[in-house]
Amino acid sequence: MNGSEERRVVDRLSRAGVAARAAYVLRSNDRGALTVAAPRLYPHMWSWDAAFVAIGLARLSVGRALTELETLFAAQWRTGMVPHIVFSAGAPLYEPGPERWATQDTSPDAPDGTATSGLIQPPVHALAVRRILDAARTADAAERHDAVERIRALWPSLLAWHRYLAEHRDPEGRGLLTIYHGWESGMDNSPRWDAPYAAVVPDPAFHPFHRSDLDALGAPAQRPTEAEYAKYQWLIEELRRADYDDAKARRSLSFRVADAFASAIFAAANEELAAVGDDLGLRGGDELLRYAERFRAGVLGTTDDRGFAADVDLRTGVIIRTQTIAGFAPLLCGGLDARRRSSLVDLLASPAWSGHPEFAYALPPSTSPESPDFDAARYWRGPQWPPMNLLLAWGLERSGEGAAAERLRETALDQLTDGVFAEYYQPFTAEPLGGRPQSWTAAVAIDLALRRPMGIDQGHC
Ligand code: 9WN
Repeated sequence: MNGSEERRVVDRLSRAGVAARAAYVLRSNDRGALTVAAPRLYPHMWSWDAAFVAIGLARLSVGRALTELETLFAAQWRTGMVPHIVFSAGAPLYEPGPERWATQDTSPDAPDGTATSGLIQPPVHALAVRRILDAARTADAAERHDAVERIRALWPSLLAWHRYLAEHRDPEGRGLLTIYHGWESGMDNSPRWDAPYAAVVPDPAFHPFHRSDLDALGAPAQRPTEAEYAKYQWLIEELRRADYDDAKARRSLSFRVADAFASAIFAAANEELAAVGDDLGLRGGDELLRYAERFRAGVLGTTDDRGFAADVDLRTGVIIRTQTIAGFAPLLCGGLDARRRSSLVDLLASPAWSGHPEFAYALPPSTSPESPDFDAARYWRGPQWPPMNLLLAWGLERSGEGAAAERLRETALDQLTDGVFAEYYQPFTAEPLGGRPQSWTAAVAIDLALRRPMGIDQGHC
């Protein structure tokens, strides 16, 4: 979408108009068997983007939604790891590209035939699978049968992914997922990672690569800084030198953090997957429910008196308490007692978060405006991110906070009636920022606009 097209739609679309325009966006970002995250900024498939895209697609075509997940899982590593980027040949330049990762030349575990990154992203995929299965219930018999067969075929890969996370990313059984790079959290430059990144010191002989993100976007104030990027690039080099091997990475990497938000997603995802398995008579449910318990306990173990969660720097043992959206992790995995749950829900609606009196839309910012680290336009340091709205609304619903969930969904949809489907939004001005049209934003818009009235499909993402 170019600038003048953006200006034309600023007159706010109707609910049906949002869905139609968002469907058009997904269609134009569709490369056949995968949807690129954003055509210029992120011209490949990203792992958690693909899951959100599948959630949106499930409302349009169950078959196409499954294709998205099948493409992603076809790039799964032999260890069970699902890579955070699946590269598509012939796409515009994105750095770090396949040559920089060199995963196939470095690791015997990398898949044949498909170039991928060597990192992970938060495991939201099971939420998409459950949503697809739900959508298939109202499809015609042939489509339903096809969907069930395809989910059955995907099942071993889904189980292997969850087993990889439980075994290789939490070998000590803390109930918290270890990440090796801020990119693995999906919240790249969040203030959550400022302290651990202080220990990441690039080798002076290392030449950082070209910032294709700045070429594509031309707005450095919306992206991570040069100093941050040098560390991102250096960490990839460290990981490559560790052969993308978890045991070596645990010993050698200069960034190793327990991510509470991804862990909460994982706890919930295990329950979602177990429910799918139960429905389809597939084995593995007990194991998944054990993971759910373990990771829920891990997340709750980091919370303060308000129920707000924290991350842990595993290299120093220091608990990282920051005022970021990740603190609301317990709303995703559940398990707080009623007092702390309601205090967390109140906190989310308070002026320190969604309820800031000067916000254009009462939606959670990625970093609290009360935090000294807040930056209204810079990526994960302040802007509002549509997929986070969807995730938190889902978590609220799941936690029995239906009214708060509904308010969040309605407001999130209102924000998207600008029809731009930006990657993120400036909270005070509602200015669309970052990549556009961003596929996961369009998918969120479809999901919110086409959902049935409350009570019919609540409880599922
Ligand atoms: C690095 C694709 C991805 C999202 C992440 C977001 C951003 C990549 C980048 O874009 O990260 O993985 O190049 O900045 O932070 O959450 O999945 O949309």
